[in-house]
Amino acid sequence: MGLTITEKIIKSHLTDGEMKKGSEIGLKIDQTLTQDATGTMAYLQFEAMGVPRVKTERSVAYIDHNTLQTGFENADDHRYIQSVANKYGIYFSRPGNGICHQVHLERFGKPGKTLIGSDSHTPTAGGLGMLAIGAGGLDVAVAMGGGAYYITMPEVVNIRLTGKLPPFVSAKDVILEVLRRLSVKGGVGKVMEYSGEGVRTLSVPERATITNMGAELGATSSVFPSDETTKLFLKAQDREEDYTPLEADKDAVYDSVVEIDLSKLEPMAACPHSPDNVKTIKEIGKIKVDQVCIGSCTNSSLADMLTVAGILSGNTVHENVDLSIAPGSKQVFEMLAGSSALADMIEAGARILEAACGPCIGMGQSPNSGGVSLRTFNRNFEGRSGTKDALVYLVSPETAALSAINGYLSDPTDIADWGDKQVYKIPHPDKFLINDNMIIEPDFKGEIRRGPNIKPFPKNTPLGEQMRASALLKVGDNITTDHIMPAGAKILPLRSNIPAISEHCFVACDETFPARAKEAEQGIIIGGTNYGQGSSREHAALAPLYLGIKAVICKSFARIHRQNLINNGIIPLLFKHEADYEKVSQGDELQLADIKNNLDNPVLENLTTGAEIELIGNFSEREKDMILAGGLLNLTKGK
Ligand code: MIC
Ligand code: SF4
Repeated sequence: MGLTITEKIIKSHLTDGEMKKGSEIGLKIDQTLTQDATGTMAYLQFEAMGVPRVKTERSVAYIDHNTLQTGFENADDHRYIQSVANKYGIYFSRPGNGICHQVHLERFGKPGKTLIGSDSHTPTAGGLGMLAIGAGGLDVAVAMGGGAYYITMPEVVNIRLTGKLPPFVSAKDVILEVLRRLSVKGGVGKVMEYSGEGVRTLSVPERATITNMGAELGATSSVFPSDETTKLFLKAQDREEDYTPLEADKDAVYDSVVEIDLSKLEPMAACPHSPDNVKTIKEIGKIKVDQVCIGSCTNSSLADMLTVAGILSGNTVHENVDLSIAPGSKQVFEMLAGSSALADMIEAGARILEAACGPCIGMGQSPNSGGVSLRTFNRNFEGRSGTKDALVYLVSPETAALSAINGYLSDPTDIADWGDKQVYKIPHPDKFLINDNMIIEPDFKGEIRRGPNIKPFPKNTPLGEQMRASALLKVGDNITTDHIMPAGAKILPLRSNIPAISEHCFVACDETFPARAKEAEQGIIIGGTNYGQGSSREHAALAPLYLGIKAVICKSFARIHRQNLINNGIIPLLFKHEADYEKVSQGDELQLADIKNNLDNPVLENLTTGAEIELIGNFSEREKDMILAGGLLNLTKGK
């Protein structure tokens, strides 16, 4: 039986387990990446492991999230990361060099290799034919130390593309269509593997837009074949030697198939407040727009920026719209500056931001109260923009640029009415501008520089025989890590200081939570389906750990967050019967009488109501060992 691309890469990297769907497998990791908002914790954990230097083929530390420096904290963290990178053999991408996923695609990604990154959008590199997976910081630290990365052997979904995108319909619309069909839970436990005639019509950056936002499906990863287009992209990046062809065998067997005819797609938007709340622009209608933000790791390639510049050129941003543009990398920025494109953007009235995550993570550019913001980003969770009642729509660069001029949500396929203006499908350059002067090669020297903001991370203790605690918080379905541990300009500087950041834990759901948790000293959280969707931030486990959370009981979990809980010794448990969610109210006193000896099928006693509720653990032996030890670091030390 033939193999899929996913299976081929897994097979060549398998260190542990069997390639049997649903069972746990260990993978050798060739490359790692970190970013600065998760990096400090990852490197503190790496230091705690006592490994003298990284053992991967390539590890890169990016500075791209916490670039707003309103106090010493972020700048201190950057110095810490730079010094750790230098000492342990990690390449350092300086602030200003761009968003990790865009830069990694340009300068480091290689077809057929494995990559894990402490950021959920690491699968962006799947656009190059890599198996790239988002992970918690501790998992990345372990991989840097040469340890395997563990996942559940995924199902492989074949997304078969036919046809060709019509003018002004974008790669963004492809992934919005996938999200419309499959939902934010549709990819859990799966890798999305693209194939078909339509693949050939998409450039590497377009493919990367699609694999990037595959994260919003909850998928383990997304991957495209590595073909002639990949070769041309790598050649234009002066890295032709990194090319290897990679495709699925003709007789490869997929677990399911989704057919998409590219030529039938229309411009779409994900409406507030979920990336899968997708409608066509025509269905939504001409709503008034207050703000437009273009950029993020989803849509900040040179081609995206040139398309935007083309649409803006000769026009002025509507008087009621605030437009900001952040190029994805220094390479993109410099090439825009070297052409007339940057001048076209500035002339039209765009506010040009540095090459970084910026507004995507709430680092500035929060919309006005109740404002409608169109963003080319990948997440529109409530409050993520920094304005609680803002209405954020996720759209393509084409839709964003045209709407910025018109002042209302506009369908870019109507652009044909503009006469003979040739502004779409800017051809890809044969050669990108290569200048890696903002990437520092490590020389294994120097002292670690630790600023006063950097506090030790909390550690758990081994699991006791039984657990008795109250249901400190009960939440509903699709709780995101932005609910659990919000980001934004005010909170992100505290990423290296768990005691301080814990004061903001869950405040989006209940402002009294941190104080109540501290008073109770220990507690359990009750959740619905897809608990912990979104980012890879380990802080969504570390802050609850600091606040005494011992277990989370839900209908289902998002992959990375579940792993982060286990890595830190917080027990993620499932209701055997989803309806039993109703049998626990916030404040009830709960008991897991024999939890230490029964992680597989524990019984939850609700001491307040007398109800007995069956739970499921679903842990691998390795996961059980971590839980018993009180987390991965304790376990490693014990060994
Ligand atoms: C995000 O897009 O939510 C982030 C910020 O990039 C996170 C990482 C983080 O919280 O630092 C992610 O996607 O993993
Ligand atoms: Fe940065 Fe936004 Fe991408 Fe996260 S999703 S890596 S915050 S640009």
